[in-house]
Amino acid sequence: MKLFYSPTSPYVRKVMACAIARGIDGQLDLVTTNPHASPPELLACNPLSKVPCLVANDGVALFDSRVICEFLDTVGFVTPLFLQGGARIGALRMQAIGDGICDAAVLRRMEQGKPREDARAVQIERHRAAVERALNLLDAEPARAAPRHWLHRGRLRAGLPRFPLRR
Ligand SMILES: N[C@@H](CCC(=O)N[C@@H](CS)C(=O)NCC(=O)O)C(=O)O
Repeated sequence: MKLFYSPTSPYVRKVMACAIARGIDGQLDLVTTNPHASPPELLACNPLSKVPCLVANDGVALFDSRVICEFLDTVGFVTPLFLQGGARIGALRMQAIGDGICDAAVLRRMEQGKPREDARAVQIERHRAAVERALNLLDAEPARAAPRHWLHRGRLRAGLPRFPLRR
């Protein structure tokens, strides 16, 4: 399996955390990619020009990270990580929180890279506040995830950006 990969992408790191937890990371051929440069090899697999993008052994290209993680959960013989039944909604909710933090943090970082203007400062603060609120929610919630739930607190945080989230 080929994974279009960027070490700085929190979504890629989520996929890697899933693969490592399942013991199948060795099956991934990592192709370091800058999605912002829209390289033709990536566009041929993902018209959205985003990473992660996984090309399965049958040649099918999968995106985004949620789809890839669910697919990886079907590879190999390890007990599935994703919950089924009633607990699934809670698990998906936690994933949505984690993805939302990544979305806000990535958007904020991109705004910070632009020339400084008041309008941008408002956006930067708005994204920071969203991350702060979501982290507060995680801090406030009891650790009620099942032991095998890979999106539990530690792994959820493993997928988050490395830069300081609360500043
Ligand atoms: N919802 C997507 C988000 C993926 C995403 O936005 N990846 C960023 C890297 S962190 C990207 O490829 N951006 C390139 C672009 O937006 O042009 C997922 O979960 O995979």
